Amino acid sequence: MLKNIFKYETSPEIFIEDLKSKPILKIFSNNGFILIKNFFSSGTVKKNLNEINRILEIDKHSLTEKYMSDAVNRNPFFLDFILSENLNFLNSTLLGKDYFFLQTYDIHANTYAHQWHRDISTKTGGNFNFLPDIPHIIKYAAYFESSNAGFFVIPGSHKSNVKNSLFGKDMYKNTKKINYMKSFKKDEVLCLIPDPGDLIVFDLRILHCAVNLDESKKPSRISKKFRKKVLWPSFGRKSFLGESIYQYYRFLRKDFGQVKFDKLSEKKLKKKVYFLKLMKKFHLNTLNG
Ligand SMILES: O=C(O)CCC(=O)C(=O)O
Ligand SMILES: [Fe+2]
Repeated sequence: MLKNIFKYETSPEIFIEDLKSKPILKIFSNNGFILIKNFFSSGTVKKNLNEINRILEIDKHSLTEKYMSDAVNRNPFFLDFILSENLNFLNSTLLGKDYFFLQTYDIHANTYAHQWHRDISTKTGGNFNFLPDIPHIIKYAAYFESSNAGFFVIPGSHKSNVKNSLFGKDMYKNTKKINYMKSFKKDEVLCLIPDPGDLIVFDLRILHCAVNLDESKKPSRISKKFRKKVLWPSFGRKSFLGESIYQYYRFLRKDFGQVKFDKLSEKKLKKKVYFLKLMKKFHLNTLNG
């Protein structure tokens, strides 16, 4: 009985109403991911879905596979999610309050990646050991439409090389035993099946793949029932690693900073402009005179 309560307390599946009372950092550090059920209200899901469909220029019923990077630069509407109170709570709990938005924020429609991979890894697919041993770079998968979509992870692989042999392999061909949330185990394949409104947060090092469950392990094209609209923003800790990744994306996004004038420089600038105008007037007068 006690064991079950303990397991429930540290389960990587949590409901939004329990967000603030669960040991988030501990759950995340142990497993490398958390699935948050009902993170978005149905109204928010609808609004986001409309905006995703509009931006990607696909009508509601389209099964077209589309991909776009850089959601906030497409429309500031997508800022609402990354600035929301609950996301700020998660980011500051996992990364500390000085976290960075990494300027990478994908919009994916009906895509899947059925090769096992880590979003950040060594050249041969191995695991980085970031020191100190705390989360440094995290990514969210926010599901606004999800039908027959599976997100497969190896719990604990963000800190372990035990399952490296899977790296680069096709999930459909190489994955036999699959666990579901109720009976998940470390180092064994776990299939998460998100509903619309659910949010997954994961360590970029975790071994994962995204699967069209309709294909029942056949790597063919999208079939009728598979649908998926997902936003993928990424955040980093203010650490050497987090800051390096931040600088990398900042450069890619051509964010070269913005010169801001403080009040004093503003005054000085006004004086200078006034002076230049006077000089011009004086110069013109002398020319005309
Ligand atoms: O489901 C997708 O669209 C791709 C997921 C993924 O793992 C990735 O983009 O790295
Ligand atoms: Fe990935």
